[in-house]
Amino acid sequence: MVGLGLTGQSVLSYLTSAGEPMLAFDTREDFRAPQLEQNYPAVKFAYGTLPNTWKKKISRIILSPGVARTEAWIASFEASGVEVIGDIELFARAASKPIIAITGSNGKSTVTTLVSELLQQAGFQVGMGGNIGRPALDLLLDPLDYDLYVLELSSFQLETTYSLHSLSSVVLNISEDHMDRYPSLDAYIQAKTKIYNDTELAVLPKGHASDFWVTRQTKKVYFGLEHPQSEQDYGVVLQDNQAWLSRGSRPLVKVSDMLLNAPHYQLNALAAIALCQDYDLSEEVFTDVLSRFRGLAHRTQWVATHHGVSWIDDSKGTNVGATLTAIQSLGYQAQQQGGKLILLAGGVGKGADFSPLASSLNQYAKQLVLFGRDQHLIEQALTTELDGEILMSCTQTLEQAVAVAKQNAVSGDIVLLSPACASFDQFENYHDRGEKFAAWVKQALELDRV
Ligand code: UMA
Ligand code: ADP
Repeated sequence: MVGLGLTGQSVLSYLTSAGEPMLAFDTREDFRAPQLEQNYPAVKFAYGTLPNTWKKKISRIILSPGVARTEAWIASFEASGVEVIGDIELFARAASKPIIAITGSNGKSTVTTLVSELLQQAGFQVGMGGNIGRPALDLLLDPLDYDLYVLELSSFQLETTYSLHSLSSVVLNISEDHMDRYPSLDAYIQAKTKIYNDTELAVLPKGHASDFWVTRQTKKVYFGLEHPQSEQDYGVVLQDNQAWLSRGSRPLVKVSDMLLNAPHYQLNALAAIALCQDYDLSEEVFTDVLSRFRGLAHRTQWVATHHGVSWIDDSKGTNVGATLTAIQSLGYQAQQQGGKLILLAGGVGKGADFSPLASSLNQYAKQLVLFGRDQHLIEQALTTELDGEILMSCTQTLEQAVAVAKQNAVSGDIVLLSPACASFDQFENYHDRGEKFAAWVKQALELDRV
């Protein structure tokens, strides 16, 4: 096993329960897993450099999604005939219940949760896992008797997956992400679209050149915000001046009945409904779930409103595509209430091109406050693109960025943390970043004091 994070730990328990011998290795020099070493006394552990004595013993590598398959030492094992697979491949080989599989650059966790909630509402026992946080293999060890599995899959997981057969699957959208791990956008698209290799129903976003993503003969349906082009497809129709999510001309859910109904939530709901097609769910189930779905934490989540200024946590906006969606959605809202957006962004840029943010910032923002490791890359990409009246400020930390935003925000404005970057330079993960942001905002606004 290479990589001893959540995935590595799930592989250790799964293969141990299957009685398979294993070596456990993490490339991080300072990483230690005393609890794991205690729990698996028969497994040998190493950190930093792979022990020479291990090299001849290795017949198969189970690779964590956090470690690039293209690293020279992995590639050389592979060239010498060693099988390299990931946790999802192990899962796919063993799972005996239907699988619904979800990937895309943005919206994966939201759609994975929605699909699970729709099916649960209809009475099914759903095992939800994968990139969303619960390793897929843990579901197989779970004593619950699941009717089906709903998996969120990252491009990293799909790279090392070969045998996944799914009932339905989707690539929700593609925008640049993880460009530090892929040589080109094409290579990233290729990893993502592997999800369609063996699926009974390919759910495809309208546009995105998605026609080319499915190379094998299979059933296809499309989803998008337009009127559906065929009776099979999913979209939005107008009936008596009301917008409805629909399949073909059949209305399913009134958009105004959805608790969250910004355009990207409509898209996510349509994808979720399409993925459940084989289960024939009722309109009541769709409306029940979508009328109370409050979204997930750290995805354009409200934190506080103080003196007419709203503070929003979109810490999960970890790439340019996600941040663009958040700017457009909240910028529009600020405009409706006569205010502007103040965007807090920065962190680990993952090799992204930040210039696509410029036009929406020009439309909605009054200030951009940058923080974290790659802030100057964002500054460089946007300096010449932004209108003169947009202030650009650089700070070291997110806590300082909160203070800067507080000075300039006036009633009607929205302060949005949507970093367009990963968090690993200053935080444990996006969750940690979001939690700290909320705490710093409350502190700065003195909301904690009596
Ligand atoms: N690392 C090393 N050497 C190692 C192992 C890891 O340097 O030997 C470092 C890498 O910087 C890596 C980080 O540690 O980025 C975490 O890697 P990991 O393989 O230990 O990660 P896990 O704890 O197993 O978590 C992984 C997913 N993380 C990644 O793919 C980076 C989690 O998704 C997922 O929830 C979990 O498996 C269960 O399936 C997180 C994520 O950030 C949310 N995913 C990326 C994304 O959504 O954009 C793909
Ligand atoms: P993922 O699991 O793919 O990271 P999430 O559901 O966690 O996706 O949402 C992450 C962020 O992506 C949200 O905070 C929002 O800014 C943005 N987002 C959500 N859905 C979409 C969508 N359909 N299209 C574009 N951006 C989206």
